[in-house]
Amino acid sequence: MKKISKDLLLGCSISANQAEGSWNIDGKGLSIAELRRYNPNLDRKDINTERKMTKEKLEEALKDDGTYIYPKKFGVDFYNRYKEDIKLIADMKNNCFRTSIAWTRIFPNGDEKEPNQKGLEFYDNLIDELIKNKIEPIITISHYEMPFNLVEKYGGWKNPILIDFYLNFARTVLERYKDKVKYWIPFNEINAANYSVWAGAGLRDDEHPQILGLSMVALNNIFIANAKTIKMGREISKSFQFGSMVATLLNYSENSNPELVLKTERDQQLKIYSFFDVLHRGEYSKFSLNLLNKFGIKLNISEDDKKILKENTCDFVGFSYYMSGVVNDLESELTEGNLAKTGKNSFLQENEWGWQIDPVGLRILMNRLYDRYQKPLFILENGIGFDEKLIDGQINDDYRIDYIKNHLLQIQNAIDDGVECIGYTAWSLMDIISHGTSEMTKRYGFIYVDQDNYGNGSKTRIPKKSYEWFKNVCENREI
Ligand code: P53
Repeated sequence: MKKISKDLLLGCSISANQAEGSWNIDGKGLSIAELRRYNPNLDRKDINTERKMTKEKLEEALKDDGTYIYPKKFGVDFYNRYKEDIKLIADMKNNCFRTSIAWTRIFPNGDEKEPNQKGLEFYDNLIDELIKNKIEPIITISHYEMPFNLVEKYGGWKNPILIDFYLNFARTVLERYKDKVKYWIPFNEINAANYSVWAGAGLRDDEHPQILGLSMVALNNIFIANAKTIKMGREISKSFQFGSMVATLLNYSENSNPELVLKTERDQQLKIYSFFDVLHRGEYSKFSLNLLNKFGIKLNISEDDKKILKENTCDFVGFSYYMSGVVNDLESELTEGNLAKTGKNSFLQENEWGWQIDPVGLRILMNRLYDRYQKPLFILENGIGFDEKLIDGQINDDYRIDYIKNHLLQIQNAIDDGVECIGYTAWSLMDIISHGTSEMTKRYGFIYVDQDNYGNGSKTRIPKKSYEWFKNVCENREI
């Protein structure tokens, strides 16, 4: 038995585009998420190909003639069932809940001056319902769901005009919920723009021969939007706490060859620290700038913007952690092509999608991040997807209990090491549409949702065995 700190925020996480559905209801506009298809011939280990957005895929998605389906359009009906779902959160004794606000409900095309009242009403009700149930809301302002119009008309985040559109959206929600929401995440997994340019930046993968250069230009705009949001937020409320959110793609060196260890260091700087550095130290590291130089990329950052980045860093180090990987290839250059590729670790097990389960990696990472930034941490996403089927009306997901339990143990170990930690929100509350593959069968929830990859099913919520287990942890603070 290990005691879990009483002060820790403990709950679950979802996103609007993977759960809400009702994509064109009450004035909502089309977002980039709803244009990601489900491919029945999917190769589960090759998510990198599937998530690439090309001209052909986009045209097909805009036609939506029945060849493919687009599951983020229907989600798991959270839009209509949020009260029932929040009751399940409360019954699970969670004291917080992380979700996002769909930009397209508030500004359907992204470039309007005035917000859509119907969209705001939905989040008024959702946030009030959380507060009524004594659940602290943790709000992601943008989670892979920018208005498609901003891509079509302005070219996505590579265009700096998006900063103003985003700020208009951010101001609307920060002001509206200033007395209700304390924890804000301006951008989900900000480094996604590097390996999943459609989701992270609204750029097509086939748009540019060297996508890294383009995505860095886009990222620079996103960084500035992030800092300006924090600046604005501090004027709106003194109690706001802003978090970074970086997908922590932890990699180890396969062996102790110093050259490979050095390459692994470079890999981690590129994938993890370059992002946290801008968000927490307020400037690009020399490493990032040198690397960009090597790729022939010059970022034109004005002195004003440098000052904005420097003065408006995040309050807590938020991140997602799912797995670890291995750097095993000394030959190939560290370039955009192998950004998301990693090797196998014979000490670890993996799920069907090849995600390697590594709880100790989380402790290592927490120590490193706390050492480097000296700010409290928040694990905003952590969980495991399984293809699950009801047996006698139940899901006995002991493997999920093991996964979450082992990660929580390592979090408590890290806290005992001396790391400050604010909270943990597991991914996910209920089964929702997978971000990477748009399938329903990659199930992460503590609650089963009766729905298949095509949207068929009653959508009934059925708590899994892990639901009772997590409830116990939250209530008794013991694992
Ligand atoms: P899915 C890659 C690596 C780590 C986290 O992912 C990632 C990704 C992107 O695929 O994304 C986060 O559903 C993301 C969530 C997402 C979750 O991980 O592809 O913030 O929206 O659902 C799990 O299995």
